Amino acid sequence: MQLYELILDHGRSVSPFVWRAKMALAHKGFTPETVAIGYGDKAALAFSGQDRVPVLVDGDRVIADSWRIACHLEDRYPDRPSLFGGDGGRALSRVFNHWCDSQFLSSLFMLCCAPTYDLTPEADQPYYRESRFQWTGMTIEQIRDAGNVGKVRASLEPMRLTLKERPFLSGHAPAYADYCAFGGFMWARTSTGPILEPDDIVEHWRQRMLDLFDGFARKAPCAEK
Ligand SMILES: N[C@@H](CCC(=O)N[C@@H](CS)C(=O)NCC(=O)O)C(=O)O
Repeated sequence: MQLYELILDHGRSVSPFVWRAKMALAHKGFTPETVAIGYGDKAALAFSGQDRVPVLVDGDRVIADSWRIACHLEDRYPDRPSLFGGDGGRALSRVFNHWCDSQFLSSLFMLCCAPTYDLTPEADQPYYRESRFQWTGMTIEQIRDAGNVGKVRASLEPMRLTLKERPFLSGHAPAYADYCAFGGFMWARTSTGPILEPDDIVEHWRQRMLDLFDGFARKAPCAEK
């Protein structure tokens, strides 16, 4: 297997969507070969028919999009540990996926966008600046000033309430919903640094997630001490 991912300066793998796929692959017991690309290497993704990462190549199958990769792994490898725990779990994981994208990642974007720009090789910075301006109508400098950690923390309340009842979002053990949210925390970890108070129950969960698979995510180059 090969996983195409965005690698910026200092070997930082910043994409929250790629981290979802990396954790889902680890959950299924796979360690794909990494194909590192930068924002300027979109031609390298042309074979996938789109221009975003993650892209997974699994034998003769090419799958783009983190959710589609999770479904592919679940459907093609049903005998390995389940990512969803059945159809109901898959349906609710999708709801949570949308919550992560529309609530958590959108507030996180304002915090992590400028630090991600700082990690982007100079040749790709004009593209990054321009594309983010198209999305937000804001310059990198305006986005840097607008970042609000309080807003990110507040967005996590549904996770906080859930983690008061059980160690992982998916229950007694982690599964796709956990990886889905954790991807966002890996974006913060690799680009920006810690965003949670040490006594936040979500921070305790994040530490447990960093320990999974022999500390696989903890070992990745990051911005945290
Ligand atoms: N819905 C897609 C989103 C993928 C996506 O937006 N990936 C970002 C990385 S964070 C990307 O490839 N960005 C390239 C760019 O901004 O040019 C998924 O879940 O995989």
